Amino acid sequence: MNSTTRYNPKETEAKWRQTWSDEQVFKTKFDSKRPKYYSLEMFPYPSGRLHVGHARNYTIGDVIGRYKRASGYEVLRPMGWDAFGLPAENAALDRGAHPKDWTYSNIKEMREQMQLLGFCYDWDAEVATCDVIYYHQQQKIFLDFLKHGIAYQKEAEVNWDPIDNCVLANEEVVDGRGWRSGALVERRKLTQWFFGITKYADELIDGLSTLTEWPEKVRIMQENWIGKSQGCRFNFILPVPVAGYDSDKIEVFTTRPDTIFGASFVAISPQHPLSLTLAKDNPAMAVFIEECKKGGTAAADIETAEKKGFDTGLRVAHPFDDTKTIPVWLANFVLMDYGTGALFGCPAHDQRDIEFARKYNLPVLPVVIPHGVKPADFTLENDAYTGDGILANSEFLNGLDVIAAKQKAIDAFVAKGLGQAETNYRLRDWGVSRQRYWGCPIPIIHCDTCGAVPVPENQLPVELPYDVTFDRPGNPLDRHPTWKHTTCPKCSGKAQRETDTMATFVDSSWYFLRFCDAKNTEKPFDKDRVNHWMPVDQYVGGIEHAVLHLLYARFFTRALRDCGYLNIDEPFRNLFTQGMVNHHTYRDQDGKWLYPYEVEKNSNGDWLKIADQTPAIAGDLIKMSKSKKNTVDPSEIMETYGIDAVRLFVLSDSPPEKDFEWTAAGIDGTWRFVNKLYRLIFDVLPHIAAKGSAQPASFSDAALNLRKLTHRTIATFTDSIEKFHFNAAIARLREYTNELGGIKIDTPDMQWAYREAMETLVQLFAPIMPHLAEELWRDLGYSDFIIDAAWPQVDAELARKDSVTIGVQVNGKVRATITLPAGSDAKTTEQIAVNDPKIASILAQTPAKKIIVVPDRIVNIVVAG
Ligand code: ANZ
Ligand code: ZN
Repeated sequence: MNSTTRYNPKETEAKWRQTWSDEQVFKTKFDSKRPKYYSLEMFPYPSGRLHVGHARNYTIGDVIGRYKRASGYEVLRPMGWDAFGLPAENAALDRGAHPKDWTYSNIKEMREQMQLLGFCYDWDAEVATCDVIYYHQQQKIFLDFLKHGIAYQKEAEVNWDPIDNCVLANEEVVDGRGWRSGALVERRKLTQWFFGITKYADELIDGLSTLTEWPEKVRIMQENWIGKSQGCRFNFILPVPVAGYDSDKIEVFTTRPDTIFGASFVAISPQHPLSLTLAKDNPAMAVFIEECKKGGTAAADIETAEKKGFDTGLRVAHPFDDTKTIPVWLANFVLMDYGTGALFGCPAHDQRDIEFARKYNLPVLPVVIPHGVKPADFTLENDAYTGDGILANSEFLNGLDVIAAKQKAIDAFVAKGLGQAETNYRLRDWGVSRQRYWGCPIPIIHCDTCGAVPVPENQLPVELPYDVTFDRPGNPLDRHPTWKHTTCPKCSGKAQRETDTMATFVDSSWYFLRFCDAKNTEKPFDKDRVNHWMPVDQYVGGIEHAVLHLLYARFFTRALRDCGYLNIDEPFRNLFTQGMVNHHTYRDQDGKWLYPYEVEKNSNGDWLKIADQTPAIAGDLIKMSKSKKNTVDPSEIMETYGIDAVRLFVLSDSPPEKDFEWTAAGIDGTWRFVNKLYRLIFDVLPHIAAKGSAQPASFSDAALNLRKLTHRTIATFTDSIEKFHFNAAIARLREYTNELGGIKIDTPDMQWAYREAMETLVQLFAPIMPHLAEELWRDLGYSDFIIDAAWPQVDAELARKDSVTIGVQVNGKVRATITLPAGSDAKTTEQIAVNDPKIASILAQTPAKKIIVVPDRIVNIVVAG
């Protein structure tokens, strides 16, 4: 071979893939004495094909996994499939494929693609949530939750998707519509199974402060989602009894008891018992209540929906002012299952209330006046004032600030026997019932005599029947001829199985625990194993899971702890949320989407449709999506450039938490670099010292400089990898490669230093380009797998920088750079800075007022003007 030899990735990559698999190189040794490292990426839904977003996500985890293994850890690096869920049923409806067959064939295809990418997964720990052995154990967990009072059933208002005929979680309602079907969501009452996540609300908030290695924004999102609010619950008294309503009060919840004197209406939910009572004799009100059932129950939907009300004609007494009464309205924005299902409206200080008041001509009386403003001068139009201030128009609260007024108002409610302080959470208990076939059956039997009876453990698993039909909408389990008919485990009478299945977020709430003991058929997992391997040391996934999956998983871990399954609280120690992979979109003249491979740029820089050379229009850079055709199939790219080039490319461009732009030019450049590396090493092999040769007693300056370069590269590269700055690590690698290219290897000490450099280079890029590294590792004379070669150690003496080049700023602008011995003290640095010719000439005109020195970093000079 000679220097024009091109690297042949196809052959080399296939060879090493086969060897790794034959020799089980990535199998986790569960009995290892090494410290453990659990590296995990959010497992995918098996939709059919891997896209480059997946490739980037898993490559990030893979680099970390390989790096940790080389650093002496026993690494657990599993992969699996979040395999239940709607798309499989839709495929059944659209294409007549059975959800199970469709899912397993997708899994097979995606597994092959992943194996192609050379990820160091231990495939023996593979888990698919639709495997009976997996959901069998999930049914056990459900029964345990039931025993411990964590799972329970209740009738609840739910989001009903009229197209998918299915209940949706709040999280699945986007802008009032079903996340999948796009249908306007309705509210319905159904008996559902719930998990009591709200009992853990405080613990879930408190735990956030221990998650120091999580992105701050994710912690904030979780805190807001849980939405703890401290307030007060109190009663308004109805002076005249209402026939059929068995109370003389309307109880409300407020977070602003200080604003009570600004109250101009009481609003109750259309589902409030008082509303339902009054509607019996009031057909117009009944129509209004029906109207309000349209739209989702999620707070965001209610906030954006138009405010609508219905005047009941009733009035309640003002709690502190006998001369006043307040009208009672039904309002569509009041939720029945939050607080008490009723509130008092203070239009001056709440945006919803002011919109409502303006619409229905109710008074707007400001009671909190911004600091420094006279109450008489303060008026409001259409925007409520929600800021801080001093109380006015409020009798015994006048002159207090908001915090003091809140406390005094609560004391007054208590003194009158009307109410007390209370904490509320936006978070509701988690409804897990889905009226769907392709999910984990809820292990319950309904008996007319005994009620809801848990399926005895020895009768588990409750298996999904295969022979189901999808010719009609709704749940096929419901209409299966035999499946649901059974006998009651208690009284042996006729009974029916629960036909609802569990929400798929349940499946993904414990898969990371199962990975520690994937094949256990006795129990969900062995306690000792999980206690050893958990928490996950590095979790990588999309920011879109900031509140749902990540909150449920944190809850599940605690719930399992309380059932005795494990001893930890938090499942994920480090969390990394990667950016999206974007690509430009293209359309033809008729506005139809075109794939990137269907267009080309002509010499004028205009885009053309290749097929007929008509103009094409390049559009926005957006997240890759099938519907806009701006996708790239990683398989095709891998075919052309090899796997290592794809792995390198997806990490090289931008910091991994940022979005990434996929370009053809980018992957091309990466491919050239792969070849350059290969040739560099291949060409020097005959000239460097033999493997294992003794270190020379002394080094020439040139050889010593090379060694310094090598050790500095180890230091900065390793630091970048630890910090997830893969793009910086790769940039360093490119520089190092360039610098190595120009060095002559003519003396024994240089031959030795150059071997050190080559071994280092290969080891450093091994986590990113493992196939090429494995190949060159053999060429360097090694016979063990490179993943097991100890990570290069930095010689601190060699890595220490001799000199640093730093900027000198004058009034914040860099005016000069100076080079000086590393570690120079502030005084020396200042001297060198002010003696720099450019700086000296500036200072000659305007003397320095102040000089700030950060040794080895920067000098900042402040001058007048
Ligand atoms: C009077 C008031 C005056 C309020 C004011 C706000 C501002 P968070 O923070 O989310 O807990 N509320 C109470 N129950 C409700 C329900 N079932 N559906 C919709 N809204 C409800 O919000 C608490 C506030 O939301 C409460 O404080 C109440 O309005 C309203 F200047 O009471 B407030
Ligand atoms: Zn029974």
